[in-house]
This record gives sequence, structure tokens and C-alpha cells, in this order.
Amino acid sequence: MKLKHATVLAIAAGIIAPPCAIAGVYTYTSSPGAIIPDGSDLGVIDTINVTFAEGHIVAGLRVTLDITGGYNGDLFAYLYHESGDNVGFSVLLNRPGRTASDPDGYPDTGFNITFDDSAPADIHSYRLTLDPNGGVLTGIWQPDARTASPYSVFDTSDRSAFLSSFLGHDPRGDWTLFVADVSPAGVSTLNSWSIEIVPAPEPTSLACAAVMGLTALTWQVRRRKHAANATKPNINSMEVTRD
Ligand SMILES: [Ca+2]
Repeated sequence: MKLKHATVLAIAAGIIAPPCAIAGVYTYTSSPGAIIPDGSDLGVIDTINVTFAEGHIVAGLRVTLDITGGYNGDLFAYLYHESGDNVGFSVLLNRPGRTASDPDGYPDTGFNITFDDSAPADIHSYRLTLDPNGGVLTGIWQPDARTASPYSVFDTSDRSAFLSSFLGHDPRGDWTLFVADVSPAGVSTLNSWSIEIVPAPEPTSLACAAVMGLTALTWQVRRRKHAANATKPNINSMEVTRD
């Protein structure tokens, strides 16, 4: 009896992975080395195809981005993923530094960053936290999450498109990154990007549900909520439309 109790405690503490779970962080990377068309709505579209065991959901997500050259304040980027009825959409960059008094945004050159909803600061106003003095920005940041057009976005614009949009989704299939440079002068290159997925078992079996308990139940509730609210964006023109 004591041994069984100890095993349950160990699973709850993450020491022993339950038999229905795939534990750990799974990283998928693409290195397109693509030049982003300057002063254009066309942008660059790059896709990562995730293959994964059936019966899992996204319980945690981070995104990394490596861009060199150009001007950071020119750039707009979003991540998109569709699984069944679930559509995930997160705005990663939306003209960092752009405000009513500085419509050009920050003139720094490049990003080598990670996006995480739980990071302490908003990427849009990163110089309030870290000033790269014209160089490459590093660190872990909250996504911009502003869904306003990059031609009219300000720091005061509403934020709603976070990475939490993907939680509860089946991780399999195409994850699409769109990056555009919407202001003339300066040319940026998308060197590479990656997604880091923390999976959890989909709480469909009693065994898994018992092991995962309230955590799994919470994710299922969130997934249903996202499905109810989902609207499918036009990947080629969404947000990159002049007002
Ligand atoms: Ca530019």
C-alpha cells in the first residue's frame, strides 16, 4: 500500500512519467535562410510539419526566432496552426517600438529571441527593458499579440493573440510562420525559427485522466473554449492590409 502511494506521488511530482504520457520538450526547427521582401506585404511563409504520436495535446509552447539585418521596427510576424476544428494564431512581432510618436519603431538590427507568454516583458516595447543599441535583440519575451494592422499598430493597441491560442490543440500537422517587412529601407533575413512543444496526453482514457487529474481536465476545457471562439484568418493577407 505504501509502495503504491509512493508511486502515485512520484508520478504527480513528475519523477516518473505516467505510461500514457510522452514527457519532455520537443523542438522542431526550420532554417530557410530566406530574404524578407523589403517594404512589401508579401512576406515570407515557412512551414514546420510536426509528426507526433496520436492522442496528445499542446500543454506548453515556446517559439524562437533568428533574424538578421534590416530594421526591427519594420517587421511583422505571426504563427498559425490548424488541427481539426481548432485554429491557433499568435502575433509574434508587430512593428516593435512603433508608437504614436515614433511610427517607424525601433531601428535595431535583428532578433535572436524566444517567445513565451510567461516572459516578464512585452516584445513591442523591449527597449524599456533592454536596449541593444542598434544590434541584435536577445532574450525571452512575451509575443506582441497585437492584432491591429502593422500600418496602424501602436503600443497602446489591444493584445489578444498570445501563444496560449495553441494550448489544447493536437500538435500534429503544419505550423506556419509568416514574416513581412512592411516599411521601405533595410533588408532582413529569416535565418531560422523553431517551436518547442510540451505535450500532454489527451484526457480521453480513464487511465490517463486519473493520472493527469485536474491538469488534463483543465486543458480539455480550454481546448473546447478555443474551438468555440476560433475564426480562420487569411494567411496571406491577414493583418497585412492597409487601412
Ligand atoms: Ca524594411
